[in-house]
Amino acid sequence: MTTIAQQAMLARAGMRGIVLAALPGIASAALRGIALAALLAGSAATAAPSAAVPASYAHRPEVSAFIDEMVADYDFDARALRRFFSKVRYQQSVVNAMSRPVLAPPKWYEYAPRFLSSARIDAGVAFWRANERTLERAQSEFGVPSEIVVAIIGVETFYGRNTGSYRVADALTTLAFDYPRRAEFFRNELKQFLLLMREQNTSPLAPKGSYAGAQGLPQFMPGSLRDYAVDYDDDGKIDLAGDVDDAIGSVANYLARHGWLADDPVMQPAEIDVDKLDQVERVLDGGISEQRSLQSWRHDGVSVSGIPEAPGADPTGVLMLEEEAEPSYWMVFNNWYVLTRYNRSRLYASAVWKLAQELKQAFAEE
Ligand SMILES: [Ca+2]
Repeated sequence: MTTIAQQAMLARAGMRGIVLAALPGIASAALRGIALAALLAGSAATAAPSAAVPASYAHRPEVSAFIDEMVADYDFDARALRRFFSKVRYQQSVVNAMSRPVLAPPKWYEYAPRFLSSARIDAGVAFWRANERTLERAQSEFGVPSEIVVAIIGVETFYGRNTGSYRVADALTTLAFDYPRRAEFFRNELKQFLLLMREQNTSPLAPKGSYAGAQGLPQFMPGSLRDYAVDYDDDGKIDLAGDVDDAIGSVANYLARHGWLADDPVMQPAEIDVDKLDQVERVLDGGISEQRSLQSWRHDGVSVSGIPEAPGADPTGVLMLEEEAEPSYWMVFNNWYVLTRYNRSRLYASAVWKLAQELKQAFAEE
């Protein structure tokens, strides 16, 4: 996996209040190296303007204002919150991970292979087999196919292997108060997190997650967790890290609530008239077109087969994926756009679908 791809993925995710991808692996080996480097370069780090960080967040004026807001708006106990912030630790490695520049967006052929490896397919089939009844239940209740749910969990965390090792409290507080570019977004996520912990009667210092504060097998941010996570094994608590059933039900619910249409296509190869190819390429912005009706596309020389007579998926877009030799062109439907609500990247949505197809075939052949 390339660092560039991870950075671009993060940039594309954009942290627009949607679920953040785990960026598998980055929270482990890659970040440990950075954390060590930051430690060794301690004096250099304190020279940076944003690095004049007091030992405790509890004494920072902006944190006091945040506490006042939580007390006024949600009736939190001010002393308890101050105690919480006195135990939260600034994480330079979190800021470093967020700040790394995106050198160039990855190409599909650079991005996809690690998600489509035989190891990820084999582990996905095993995960599917182990959770078959829950996946079938989610498919019938939410209309989201088992292979799509398994693929998302596979892309996000390798089926729970890489769920992140940061204390969520440290990651979110660091980003809320020492990462000005996204302060508003992360202050809101910190607020959602504290509300969630109170609702679940859990210590906010307990949960672990990614450097962005995403949790569990499906890497939900706290706001998404509160809005879309479900207690799918009915044990009275929502635990996306410990209850696999909860993770499965929550992914299916998230997609359903964002408009997933049962039995509708995700993406299909586009057939483009040779003399119209230049014209079609001109309407692709970063590899994806605007959405238009199938009829309008047909008029401009783009057609598609192997889809229902009248998909609920109209209007549709045209997608280009960079292959090693020639690019491939696809018609993408409503459900593909729903996948981008999980992570706003054409590469992410396409990788989830491709992995899902591989999983489906391998599962059937087993
Ligand atoms: Ca549960």
